[in-house]
Amino acid sequence: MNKRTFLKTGLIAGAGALSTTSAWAESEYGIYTAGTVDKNGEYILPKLDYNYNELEPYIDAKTMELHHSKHHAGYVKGLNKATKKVQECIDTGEYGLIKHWERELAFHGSGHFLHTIFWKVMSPEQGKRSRLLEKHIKKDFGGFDKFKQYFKMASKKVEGSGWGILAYQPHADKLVILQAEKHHNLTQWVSIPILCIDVWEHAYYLNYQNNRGAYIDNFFEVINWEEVSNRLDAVKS
Ligand code: MN3
Repeated sequence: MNKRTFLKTGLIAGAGALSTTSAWAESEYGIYTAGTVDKNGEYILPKLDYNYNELEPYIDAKTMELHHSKHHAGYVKGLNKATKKVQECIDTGEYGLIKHWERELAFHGSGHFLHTIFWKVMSPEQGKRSRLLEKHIKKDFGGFDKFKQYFKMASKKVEGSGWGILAYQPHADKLVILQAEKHHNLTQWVSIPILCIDVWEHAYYLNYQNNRGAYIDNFFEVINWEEVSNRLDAVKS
């Protein structure tokens, strides 16, 4: 498809999508959750701030429409299902399928949350980078051109499908660029850990050998709940 037909097809496809614009629902948790959950905690497909054809000629309307209304909607549906199934495990104490549902939770959760950011970080109006963002880009990558090249290369070289991600890493107070292969290697990107347990063998083998269960049981004797609580407070405030 040359640029002219591309534009034309895109505009026709986009014409049907003019009704999609509306402001994202406000949420008490702010920028991350806006428009992604309803009052009952059900995940919902966020509305876009622009029409499907407004990113043309860079991204065509048909791609936007399919990507948002089919692919992203699929993640939302899958995430609600996995959430329900995990709740059934909690309620019944039946954890036979937990591995499967945790994987589903990670796959659809990451899909939902990352796409939500993806739609928001694109716009027909590019806006200006803040002083803070500029400062970090300069400090952490050596300037915008270097950042741009690194981000492009890292994204280009993601193996198979996945994401290129610019992220804030709080331990060293810096921006980092990461590749998310696929996106569901049992993480929900965008979720923020407040408690974790290392279950690599090196964490328990000397004492527990292959008895990971016993190590996990005893881990509960040493959890610092004050620290876990502080971490939740920090994230929510
Ligand atoms: Mn996608």
